[in-house]
Amino acid sequence: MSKRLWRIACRLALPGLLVATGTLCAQTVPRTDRRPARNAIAILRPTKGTNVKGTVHFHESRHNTHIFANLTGLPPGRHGIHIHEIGDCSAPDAGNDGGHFNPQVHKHGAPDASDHHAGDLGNIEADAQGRGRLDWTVDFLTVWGGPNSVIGKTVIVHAQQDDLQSQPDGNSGSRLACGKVQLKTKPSRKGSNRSAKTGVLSGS
Ligand SMILES: [Cu+2]
Ligand SMILES: [Zn+2]
Repeated sequence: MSKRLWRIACRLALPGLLVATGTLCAQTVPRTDRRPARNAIAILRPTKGTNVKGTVHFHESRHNTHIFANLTGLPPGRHGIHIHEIGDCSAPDAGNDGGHFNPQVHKHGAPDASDHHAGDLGNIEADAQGRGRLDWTVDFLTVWGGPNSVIGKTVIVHAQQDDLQSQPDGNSGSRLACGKVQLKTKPSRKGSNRSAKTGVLSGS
């Protein structure tokens, strides 16, 4: 039977037949509620004189955005990590990327504070081998649409720890790596990191 006939049959199905036809109808009638892909990735590359690189994945679901960062080559310890507003990593020191992404004109702060830039992701902590991972779920960034979309922005990892207080950037020092955030069509790989720092953040 053609798709068109199935749609008519599904629409006309008597209540007693609905259970029997439900599965076939569900498979046959095109879904209209499918949301567009909402995955993005930033591939971070070293700035001049560093060896820091890695990826940051963004996956937007109905109510929040999951951010998963996986970096190597970091000096051990904590490093500020932010979204900056201009998608330009071309300068040797990545200095052309503007300030912290701040569409609502807030002050700099911790990502779980009541007041902070939309681009404030706090710190990423590197182990003795220079590997750093971050696994956050936030409600103040989107992948696609609205003023807080990360597409076309940059992810920056800094040399120093973000003190989460100093204005306008947490005093986190020079840039070690930079990556522009780009829309991805395939879903991001999830659940690959059991040991990373995990939490749900809100605010902004
Ligand atoms: Cu920054
Ligand atoms: Zn900030």
